[in-house]
Amino acid sequence: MKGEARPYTTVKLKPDAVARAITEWRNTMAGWETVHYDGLEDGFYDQDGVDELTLPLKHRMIWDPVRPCPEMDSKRISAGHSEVYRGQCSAVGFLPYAKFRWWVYTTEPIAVAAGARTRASIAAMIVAHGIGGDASKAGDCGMRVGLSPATTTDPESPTIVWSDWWGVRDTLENERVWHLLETPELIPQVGQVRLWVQCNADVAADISAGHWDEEIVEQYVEESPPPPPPPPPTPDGEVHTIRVILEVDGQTWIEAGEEFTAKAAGVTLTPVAASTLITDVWRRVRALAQRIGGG
Ligand SMILES: [Ca+2]
Repeated sequence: MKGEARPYTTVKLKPDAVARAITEWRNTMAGWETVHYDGLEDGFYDQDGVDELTLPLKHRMIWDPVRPCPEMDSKRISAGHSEVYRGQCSAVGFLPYAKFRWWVYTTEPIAVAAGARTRASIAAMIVAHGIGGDASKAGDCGMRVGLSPATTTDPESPTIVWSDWWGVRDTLENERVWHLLETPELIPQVGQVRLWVQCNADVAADISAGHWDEEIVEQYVEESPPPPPPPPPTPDGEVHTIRVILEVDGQTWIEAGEEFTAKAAGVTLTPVAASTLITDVWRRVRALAQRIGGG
């Protein structure tokens, strides 16, 4: 026989595909986990007994004293209000014909894991229109959500990380549109944070109102990698093909295919079993090559 016999094997078992699947599965195990959720469904109260300062429980409002005090209230499906993002209730801070600035913060510390990436979000919706009695003119009203250590009580504190502003300005395009606002990430040094909502109205429009709902605090959780699952058993009846090509001087002499049915073979085709089969086929190829060489 001239030249060398060069058998190739192709085995339709892909352990690397299994490894990839395990890696992807591990990645899905790590991710953002909700550690605090308040849909503002638990009830409202009058802050300091003032019936025009109706706030969700466990929340408090402060306002810029240079501008008028806004009115705070609940929005309820049961009262025929449509300004609810999810569930039955949302909250609003508003004032007609006036500029204002208000901040609402959560009064009870939100428990988080110290040292973990943390972010907060709300759903926000603004109604702001009517300049000089012209309802087609947009107001100038914006909202944002913030996250701070639980010890922060000053709304101007640099320890608060704020989202971008969402606003109605120059155009009514954003008016009455619920929008999800999300803070940048904060890494709390201790296990307690505070959520903030801010609303500024910079034009004394006929109405300026900032609505919000669904306060969420999330943390990025990296779990220790779980033990890899056992390799999936080969289902009965699944066919695996081991293909051997014998090439001599670039010319294919033999192209033999062997099919192994797991059920028929009585084995689960683990990589080890496949290796045994390959060895067996190799042995036969060698014997064949020797016969050809000897002939
Ligand atoms: Ca709600």
